[in-house]
Amino acid sequence: MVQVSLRGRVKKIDSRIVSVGDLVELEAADDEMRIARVLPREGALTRHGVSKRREQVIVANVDQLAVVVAAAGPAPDLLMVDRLVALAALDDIDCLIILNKSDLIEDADSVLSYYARLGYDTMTTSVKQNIGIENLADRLTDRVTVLTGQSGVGKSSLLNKLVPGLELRVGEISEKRGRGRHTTVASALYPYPDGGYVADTPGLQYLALWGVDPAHVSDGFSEIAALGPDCRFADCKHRAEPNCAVQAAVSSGAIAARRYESYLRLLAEAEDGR
Ligand SMILES: Nc1nc2c(ncn2[C@@H]2O[C@H](COP(=O)(O)OP(=O)(O)OP(=O)(O)O)[C@@H](O)[C@H]2O)c(=O)[nH]1
Ligand SMILES: [Mg+2]
Ligand SMILES: [Zn+2]
Repeated sequence: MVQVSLRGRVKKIDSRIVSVGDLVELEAADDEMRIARVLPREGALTRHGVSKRREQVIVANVDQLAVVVAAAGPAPDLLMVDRLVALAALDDIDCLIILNKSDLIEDADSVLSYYARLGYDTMTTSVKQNIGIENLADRLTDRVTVLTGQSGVGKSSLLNKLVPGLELRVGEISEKRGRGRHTTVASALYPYPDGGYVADTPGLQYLALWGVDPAHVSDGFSEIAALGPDCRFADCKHRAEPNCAVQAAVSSGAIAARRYESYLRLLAEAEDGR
């Protein structure tokens, strides 16, 4: 581990120019190492909602997003899952959905079954009962993986299990509200012992799709994207247009109403951000 500072010229452009996960060129200065150049990024997890003007890179050079939800405490926020899964698709990053705390409910596998049927990669884990950890470990080797999800779902706990000696701070769940308390406050990347890197992130409270072209939002919903070509209008937003294959599929139950509502919500956000 080396501590480095930003060289004046780089800093002048934008001190936020370097993100967690960036590859940089260092140069030796008097008695310290400085960042001389940030190498081009290959993919990044970005947050579009902070300012309407700029996107903020959460972690650079990511190739896999692991969306973590808890079976209970806190209850799964599936809008958040849809949002993150869509973001991964829009940022062109592979995605994995993990149901943690499976020890807390009876039928844990059913929580993500809709996503599994759509072809998304899903798995079930319990840090407490040591379930599914090997499975997840296999998925992390030689990749740059970012764990995201609500506060309190067990992201830091999972990483502590997967990376010996990591000892990240793990939080309490508020008894009153059944939510996490934002124990992790900043994103950080750690070398994965078998190769690759894993990043822990704070529970994301807000992550709007501002800055995303509204026409691309459906790309984040594989079942909606698949039906797009069957709609009467090529630029159908699947909202109130006539002869819309997506609205028909929602009516027949082939597409879950809940997913469709997530889509409409994210579509509205993308339009708001224009
Ligand atoms: N029952 C149960 N509790 C778990 C499990 N995994 C984590 N926890 C508990 O859930 C609480 C929150 O875990 P954290 O790892 O801090 O959650 P986090 O997702 O990192 O939360 P933030 O850093 O706030 O975003 C802790 O009390 C953990 O002990 C699990 O599989 N089962
Ligand atoms: Mg944490
Ligand atoms: Zn349509």
